[in-house]
Amino acid sequence: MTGSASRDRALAAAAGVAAALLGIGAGELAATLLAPSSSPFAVVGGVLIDAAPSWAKDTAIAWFGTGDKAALLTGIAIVLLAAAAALGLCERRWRSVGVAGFVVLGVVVAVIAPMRADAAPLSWLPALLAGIVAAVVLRMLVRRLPEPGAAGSEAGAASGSGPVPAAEHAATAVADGTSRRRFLAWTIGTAAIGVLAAVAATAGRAGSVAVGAVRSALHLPKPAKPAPPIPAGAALKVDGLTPLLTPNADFYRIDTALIVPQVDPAQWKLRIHGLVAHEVTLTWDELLALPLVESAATLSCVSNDVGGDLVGNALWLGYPIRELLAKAQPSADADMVLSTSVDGFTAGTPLETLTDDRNALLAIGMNGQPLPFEHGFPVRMVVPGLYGYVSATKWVTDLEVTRFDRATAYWTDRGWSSRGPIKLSSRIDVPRPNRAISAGDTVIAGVAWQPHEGISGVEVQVDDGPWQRAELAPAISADTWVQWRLPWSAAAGQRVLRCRAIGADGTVQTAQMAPPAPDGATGWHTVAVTVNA
Ligand SMILES: Nc1nc2c(c(=O)[nH]1)N[C@H]1C(S)=C(S)[C@@H](COP(=O)(O)O)O[C@H]1N2
Ligand SMILES: [Mo]
Repeated sequence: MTGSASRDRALAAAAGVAAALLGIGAGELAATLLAPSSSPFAVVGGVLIDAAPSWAKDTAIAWFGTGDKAALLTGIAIVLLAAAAALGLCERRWRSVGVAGFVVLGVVVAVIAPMRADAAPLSWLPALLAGIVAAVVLRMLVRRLPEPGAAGSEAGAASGSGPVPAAEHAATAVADGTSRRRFLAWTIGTAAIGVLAAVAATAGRAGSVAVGAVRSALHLPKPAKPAPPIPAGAALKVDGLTPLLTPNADFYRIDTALIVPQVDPAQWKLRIHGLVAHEVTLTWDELLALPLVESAATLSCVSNDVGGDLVGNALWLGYPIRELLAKAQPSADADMVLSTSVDGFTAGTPLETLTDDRNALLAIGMNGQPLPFEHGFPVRMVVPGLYGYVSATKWVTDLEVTRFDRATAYWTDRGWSSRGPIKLSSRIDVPRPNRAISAGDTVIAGVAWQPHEGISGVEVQVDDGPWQRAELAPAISADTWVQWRLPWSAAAGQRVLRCRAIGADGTVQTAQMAPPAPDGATGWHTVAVTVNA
């Protein structure tokens, strides 16, 4: 009796999970057909991302790096399935309570969905559908379960009063056994269909038909002003050293978008407005017809820790934002440009960095390719010298000329500094930390950067020895990182290596350790190596 009761409880929990999976599958499929941004998972994840305090974002990036989104979605799935199991149990004990639970979940997400910045028409539908499907399926499944304690009381009623004859008891048990097996088959079948639907929905999204084809068919215009040739010797030949230009596929990706926006260039438009004499709008065709500039710039995330890899260098193709602003004519009291992306992300960029002579670009190309979807296709901003969160808006559609004392942006609303110049930084790539190498002649090598300012030197310290000047490769420009190397006769034992950059103006990178929040990490990159005799 206790055995079968706890088995029935497990079955009820399983019914809850199966119902939720079918609901998720239905909701995600509907979202793929309707608008990927209306995915119930994306809506819940988006709310959590936006609500997360900055320490949580930092921890997530520190733990999971660029896998932070997968980790978040996994977390949501675990919590949801645990709740679903509980709703299954509720439904078995108190008829309709589990069903109501699913409907409430669906309604809550359906109400939130249209409030998201990237909401499409009918964005409430997938979540509502998910809730209703889960509720109906839960009711159907749980109806097939023996009610709590029912087997005993039914048997008792059938035989009037008095103990149940042994034969009848066995018959009930057999009947229960078959109905349990049948129940289990239904439950597993339901769960499997749900998982298949969810997988199909995700796959359908990844290959987002039309826009993917548009991007593949695109031929970037030739730059009116090509990047100067890369100086000979800028790329040092050292195994394991970060490549001078980061391939698109390896370029770090940081954003708040759980669903990568798929913007059709034919629909894309940029509006420049606010404190300007003339509003300017720009279509994709108009942008392609402008004289484009190609230039390399190193982009870094403010969350990059000392020695971290949230930094990359690419050749960008785009139109200088200062030319567009010159047409718009910002008023004299303006000091910030608030850029907004299709998904509602915003960044506040100092106006002077967009009007001075640096190549702050409205970029469409990255290393000779149209921007990858993850990096902002069709159009993003790239401003040499500034962390991404204050400047590098992907999928950008709006530039409002305004003032720092009037407008705030996505990350500044969450406690990050309103100004975000990239700090003087350097990193040891070779030898790899915590790896063993052999004693003898080898090389220490890495990269150093302070985009827009430039690097004049790098120094390396072995254990507590003197600082030694490394050989600095020629830079592509002051906007990019530089590679450096130092020959080293490694003596056996535990060694500690440190590096520090020297800026173009002679400033030495600070030893002072600071965490990424609120305006970027500082400190010397320190690497421990084991040198074997
Ligand atoms: N639309 C949008 N643009 C965005 C972000 C974002 O969350 N949404 N994140 C910014 C941040 S914090 C960084 S570091 C850079 C990263 O650009 P990448 O992913 O191309 O490397 O994009 C910036 N642009
Ligand atoms: Mo970032």
